[in-house]
Amino acid sequence: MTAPAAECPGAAADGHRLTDLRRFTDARGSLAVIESGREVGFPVRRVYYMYGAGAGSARGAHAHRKLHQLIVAMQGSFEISLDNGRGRCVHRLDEPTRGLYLGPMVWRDMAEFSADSICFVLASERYDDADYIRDYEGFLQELRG
Ligand code: T46
Repeated sequence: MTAPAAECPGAAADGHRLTDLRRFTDARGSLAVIESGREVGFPVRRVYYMYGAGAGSARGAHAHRKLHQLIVAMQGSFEISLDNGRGRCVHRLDEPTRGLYLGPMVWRDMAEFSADSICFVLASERYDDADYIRDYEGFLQELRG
């Protein structure tokens, strides 16, 4: 199921996990599965996806107060930089069978999208603008409590 984010040292790994999705491959191709209680530990209340990235596109630049998400590069690739206030690390997502779980209070910046990328996201809550923290200093202040 979920594995520690091996590329992220120490405290930087807190708040996110890389997850290998189950895959079934046969002569017809491959089928990957995301099942509640297995690959995702939260109830899925929303699905959204980003596509059609232009050269130099950047997304994110925020954290969420309560939201849990699982992010998958369904096609193509992109980078996601994470900051939990105690450390930073970067993941490149480039496989449709690898998910990145993000918990609350992790700042994320997304960049380096390939032109064909499809970023698919499962979210634990319906859209709520009040759950976003878009000011980095404010994010650090909320972390300090
Ligand atoms: C996140 C990263 C990975 C909605 O109306 N409903 C939705 O469910 C979403 C996700 C967005 N929107 C609207 C709000 C904005 O007017 O779509 C527009 C673009 O959203 P945003 O600028 O927040 O997109 P990103 O790519 O910066 O961030 C998104 C998610 O919002 C965020 O939760 O973690 O993807």
